[in-house]
Amino acid sequence: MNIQTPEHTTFFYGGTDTIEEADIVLAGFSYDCTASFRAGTRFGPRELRSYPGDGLETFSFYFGEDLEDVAYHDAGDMEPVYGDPLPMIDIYKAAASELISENRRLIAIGGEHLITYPFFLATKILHGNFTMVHLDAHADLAIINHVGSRVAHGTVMNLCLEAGLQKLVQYGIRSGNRQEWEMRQNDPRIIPATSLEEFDDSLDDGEKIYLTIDVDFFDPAYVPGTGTPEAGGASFGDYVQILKILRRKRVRIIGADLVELAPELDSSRNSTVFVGKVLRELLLTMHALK
Ligand SMILES: [Mn+2]
Repeated sequence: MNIQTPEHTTFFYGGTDTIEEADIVLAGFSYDCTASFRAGTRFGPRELRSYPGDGLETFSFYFGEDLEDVAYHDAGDMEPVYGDPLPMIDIYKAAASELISENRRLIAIGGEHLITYPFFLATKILHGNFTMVHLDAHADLAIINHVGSRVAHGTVMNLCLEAGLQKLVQYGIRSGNRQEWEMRQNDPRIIPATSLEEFDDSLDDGEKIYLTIDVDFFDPAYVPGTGTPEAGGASFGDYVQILKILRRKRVRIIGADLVELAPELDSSRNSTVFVGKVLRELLLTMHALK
């Protein structure tokens, strides 16, 4: 594995000095070569580290908790992988397998959404079956995308289902093709929650989940810095409500990713600060639910 922490990469806030001390590890995975519209998520991890830490407190007013009390380690960025997605899947799966253990969970920072697939595979080897909780504007259930590819960021949830995912809870979805629409109606493995109440009902107490957050889940009014923005999305307040539901249910978050931030598409850099806060609350919530 080649995780590298270049000189210019400042740590996200702080965290522990060594990976051995941590129960949560952050790492950047910058692959963005199957983006269907606007590329640029490869700059997400670097931007997310270097910017919001100057403007955000470590303390959360939503939960009364502080990042300084969380044993997380920022492992830096995976060395860049370009082009063909198939080698990327093998390389990222191997990297994730080295970073995670029974007691150490990964938050992968993208990069595009296809990177969830190798993390799903690595997490499944370690933990067996679990529920995928998918916050996104897009269903990502295409079997073949519009250029004939089976392996792309718009097919990632279908790939996970084909690889054995038994339960997929989707929230925020407002875009896809007819085949994806019908799959959401008819596939018993998929729960298409359309309200916070339905989302709440879709999860059992103590359920084992992997949480994947595509930042286009949020309305482009808040996060325009993403490749395929889609009007009609969630607010930060909606996200806090989701986290409160996860906390009340005491779900076990065994892994997470935060993908599709393309910082250069928002010259104001507000998207980066917004997503930095999303990450802060995610870290605190994973810590609270260990
Ligand atoms: Mn999306």
